[in-house]
Amino acid sequence: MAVRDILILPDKRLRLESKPVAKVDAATRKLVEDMFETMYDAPGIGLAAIQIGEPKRIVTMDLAKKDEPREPQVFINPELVSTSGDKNIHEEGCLSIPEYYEEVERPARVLVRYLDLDGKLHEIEAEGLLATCIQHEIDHLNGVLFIDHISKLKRDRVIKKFTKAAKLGKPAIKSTAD
Ligand code: GNR
Ligand code: NI
Repeated sequence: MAVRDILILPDKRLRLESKPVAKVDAATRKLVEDMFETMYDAPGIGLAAIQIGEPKRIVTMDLAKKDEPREPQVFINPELVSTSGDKNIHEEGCLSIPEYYEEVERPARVLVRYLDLDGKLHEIEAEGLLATCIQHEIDHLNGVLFIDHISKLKRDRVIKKFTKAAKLGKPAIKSTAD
Protein backbone atom coordinates (compact mmCIF):
# COMPACT_ATOMS: atom_id res chain seq x y z
CA MET A 1 0.00 0.00 0.00
CA ALA A 2 1.24 3.44 -0.81
CA VAL A 3 0.09 7.04 -0.80
CA ARG A 4 0.81 8.23 -4.34
CA ASP A 5 1.39 11.76 -5.67
CA ILE A 6 -1.73 13.45 -7.03
CA LEU A 7 -1.40 15.17 -10.43
CA ILE A 8 -2.14 18.90 -10.23
CA LEU A 9 -3.49 21.27 -12.89
CA PRO A 10 -2.10 22.02 -15.54
CA ASP A 11 -0.56 18.51 -15.75
CA LYS A 12 -1.39 17.35 -19.30
CA ARG A 13 -2.00 13.77 -18.16
CA LEU A 14 -5.26 14.99 -16.57
CA ARG A 15 -6.52 15.49 -20.15
CA LEU A 16 -5.88 11.87 -21.24
CA GLU A 17 -8.73 9.50 -22.06
CA SER A 18 -8.36 6.56 -19.67
CA LYS A 19 -8.47 2.99 -21.04
CA PRO A 20 -11.02 0.37 -19.94
CA VAL A 21 -9.84 -2.34 -17.55
CA ALA A 22 -9.72 -5.54 -19.64
CA LYS A 23 -9.52 -7.91 -16.66
CA VAL A 24 -10.05 -7.24 -12.97
CA ASP A 25 -6.91 -8.91 -11.63
CA ALA A 26 -4.33 -8.64 -8.83
CA ALA A 27 -2.72 -5.56 -10.43
CA THR A 28 -6.14 -3.87 -10.52
CA ARG A 29 -6.68 -4.62 -6.84
CA LYS A 30 -3.22 -3.27 -5.95
CA LEU A 31 -3.94 -0.03 -7.83
CA VAL A 32 -7.32 0.27 -6.08
CA GLU A 33 -5.55 -0.10 -2.70
CA ASP A 34 -3.15 2.73 -3.58
CA MET A 35 -6.09 4.84 -4.74
CA PHE A 36 -7.94 4.41 -1.43
CA GLU A 37 -4.81 5.15 0.57
CA THR A 38 -4.16 8.28 -1.48
CA MET A 39 -7.81 9.40 -1.35
CA TYR A 40 -8.14 8.96 2.44
CA ASP A 41 -4.78 10.66 3.01
CA ALA A 42 -5.67 13.72 0.91
CA PRO A 43 -8.49 13.62 2.10
CA GLY A 44 -11.07 13.43 -0.69
CA ILE A 45 -14.44 11.75 -1.26
CA GLY A 46 -13.53 10.38 -4.68
CA LEU A 47 -10.51 9.64 -6.87
CA ALA A 48 -9.99 8.64 -10.50
CA ALA A 49 -6.93 6.52 -11.33
CA ILE A 50 -5.57 9.16 -13.72
CA GLN A 51 -5.21 11.51 -10.74
CA ILE A 52 -2.31 9.29 -9.61
CA GLY A 53 -1.03 8.99 -13.19
CA GLU A 54 -2.72 5.70 -14.18
CA PRO A 55 -4.88 6.16 -17.29
CA LYS A 56 -7.29 3.34 -16.39
CA ARG A 57 -11.07 3.54 -15.98
CA ILE A 58 -11.13 3.05 -12.21
CA VAL A 59 -12.83 5.23 -9.57
CA THR A 60 -12.72 4.99 -5.77
CA MET A 61 -15.19 6.80 -3.55
CA ASP A 62 -16.28 7.14 0.08
CA LEU A 63 -19.21 9.39 0.86
CA ALA A 64 -19.48 8.46 4.56
CA LYS A 65 -19.61 11.40 6.98
CA LYS A 66 -16.45 12.14 8.98
CA ASP A 67 -17.66 10.54 12.23
CA GLU A 68 -19.25 7.51 10.54
CA PRO A 69 -17.61 4.20 9.56
CA ARG A 70 -15.86 4.15 6.18
CA GLU A 71 -17.93 3.16 3.14
CA PRO A 72 -15.37 2.41 0.41
CA GLN A 73 -16.88 2.05 -3.08
CA VAL A 74 -15.10 1.01 -6.28
CA PHE A 75 -16.36 1.60 -9.82
CA ILE A 76 -14.50 -0.13 -12.66
CA ASN A 77 -15.29 0.87 -16.27
CA PRO A 78 -18.20 3.07 -15.06
CA GLU A 79 -20.63 4.28 -17.73
CA LEU A 80 -23.53 6.71 -17.62
CA VAL A 81 -26.38 4.66 -19.10
CA SER A 82 -28.84 7.55 -18.86
CA THR A 83 -29.19 10.93 -17.19
CA SER A 84 -32.24 12.82 -15.93
CA GLY A 85 -33.44 16.00 -17.59
CA ASP A 86 -33.73 17.74 -14.23
CA LYS A 87 -30.53 19.31 -12.95
CA ASN A 88 -28.86 19.91 -9.59
CA ILE A 89 -26.33 22.54 -8.61
CA HIS A 90 -23.60 21.40 -6.20
CA GLU A 91 -20.37 23.07 -5.07
CA GLU A 92 -17.47 20.97 -6.34
CA GLY A 93 -13.79 20.74 -5.60
CA CYS A 94 -11.04 18.53 -7.03
CA LEU A 95 -7.86 17.14 -5.50
CA SER A 96 -6.12 18.05 -8.78
CA ILE A 97 -7.18 21.71 -8.39
CA PRO A 98 -6.57 22.17 -4.64
CA GLU A 99 -8.53 24.77 -2.69
CA TYR A 100 -10.66 25.92 -5.62
CA TYR A 101 -14.42 25.44 -5.29
CA GLU A 102 -17.23 26.40 -7.64
CA GLU A 103 -20.87 25.52 -8.23
CA VAL A 104 -21.50 23.07 -11.08
CA GLU A 105 -24.83 22.14 -12.68
CA ARG A 106 -25.28 18.50 -13.66
CA PRO A 107 -28.14 16.00 -14.18
CA ALA A 108 -29.77 15.35 -10.78
CA ARG A 109 -30.10 11.57 -11.32
CA VAL A 110 -27.99 9.16 -13.36
CA LEU A 111 -28.06 5.45 -14.15
CA VAL A 112 -24.54 4.04 -13.78
CA ARG A 113 -23.23 0.68 -15.02
CA TYR A 114 -19.88 -0.58 -13.68
CA LEU A 115 -17.87 -3.61 -12.60
CA ASP A 116 -16.95 -4.36 -8.98
CA LEU A 117 -13.61 -5.79 -7.75
CA ASP A 118 -14.87 -9.31 -8.57
CA GLY A 119 -15.55 -8.26 -12.16
CA LYS A 120 -19.32 -8.48 -11.52
CA LEU A 121 -21.60 -6.10 -13.44
CA HIS A 122 -23.81 -3.66 -11.48
CA GLU A 123 -26.31 -0.99 -12.41
CA ILE A 124 -27.35 1.66 -9.87
CA GLU A 125 -29.46 4.79 -9.92
CA ALA A 126 -27.62 7.63 -8.22
CA GLU A 127 -28.89 10.95 -6.90
CA GLY A 128 -27.62 13.66 -4.57
CA LEU A 129 -23.91 13.68 -3.73
CA LEU A 130 -23.36 10.24 -5.30
CA ALA A 131 -24.75 11.49 -8.63
CA THR A 132 -22.54 14.59 -8.50
CA CYS A 133 -19.42 12.66 -7.51
CA ILE A 134 -19.74 9.80 -10.02
CA GLN A 135 -20.26 12.31 -12.84
CA HIS A 136 -17.18 14.28 -11.65
CA GLU A 137 -15.14 11.05 -11.64
CA ILE A 138 -16.38 9.73 -15.00
CA ASP A 139 -15.44 13.14 -16.42
CA HIS A 140 -11.84 12.52 -15.18
CA LEU A 141 -11.79 9.21 -17.12
CA ASN A 142 -12.59 11.25 -20.24
CA GLY A 143 -9.99 13.96 -19.54
CA VAL A 144 -12.65 16.41 -18.38
CA LEU A 145 -12.32 18.56 -15.24
CA PHE A 146 -15.10 20.27 -13.26
CA ILE A 147 -13.75 23.67 -14.33
CA ASP A 148 -14.80 22.73 -17.89
CA HIS A 149 -18.40 23.14 -16.66
CA ILE A 150 -17.99 26.70 -15.30
CA SER A 151 -17.71 30.03 -17.15
CA LYS A 152 -14.72 30.54 -19.44
CA LEU A 153 -13.75 33.63 -17.44
CA LYS A 154 -13.52 31.67 -14.18
CA ARG A 155 -11.86 28.69 -15.89
CA ASP A 156 -9.17 30.79 -17.58
CA ARG A 157 -8.50 32.56 -14.28
CA VAL A 158 -7.91 29.33 -12.33
CA ILE A 159 -5.82 27.73 -15.12
CA LYS A 160 -3.65 30.86 -15.25
CA LYS A 161 -3.12 30.81 -11.49
CA PHE A 162 -2.09 27.12 -11.42
CA THR A 163 0.09 27.47 -14.56
CA LYS A 164 1.95 30.39 -13.02
CA ALA A 165 2.46 28.51 -9.76
CA ALA A 166 3.79 25.46 -11.65
CA LYS A 167 6.28 27.63 -13.58
CA LEU A 168 7.58 29.08 -10.34
CA GLY A 169 7.91 25.54 -9.03
CA LYS A 170 5.58 26.45 -6.22
CA PRO A 171 2.22 25.12 -5.15
CA ALA A 172 -0.71 27.36 -6.18
CA ILE A 173 -1.95 27.23 -2.60
CA LYS A 174 -0.44 28.42 0.63
CA SER A 175 1.39 25.79 2.64
CA THR A 176 0.42 25.37 6.29
CA ALA A 177 3.80 23.71 6.94
CA ASP A 178 5.72 26.97 7.24
O1 GNR B 1 -12.94 15.35 -2.64
C1 GNR B 1 -13.68 15.72 -3.56
N1 GNR B 1 -14.82 16.39 -3.25
C2 GNR B 1 -15.81 16.67 -4.17
C3 GNR B 1 -16.80 17.57 -3.81
C4 GNR B 1 -17.83 17.88 -4.67
C5 GNR B 1 -17.89 17.26 -5.89
C6 GNR B 1 -16.91 16.36 -6.29
C7 GNR B 1 -15.89 16.06 -5.42
S1 GNR B 1 -14.68 14.91 -5.90
C8 GNR B 1 -13.31 15.48 -4.97
C9 GNR B 1 -12.14 14.54 -5.13
C10 GNR B 1 -11.69 14.51 -6.57
O2 GNR B 1 -11.01 15.37 -7.08
N2 GNR B 1 -12.11 13.51 -7.30
O3 GNR B 1 -11.80 13.46 -8.60
NI1 NI C 1 -11.53 15.52 -9.22
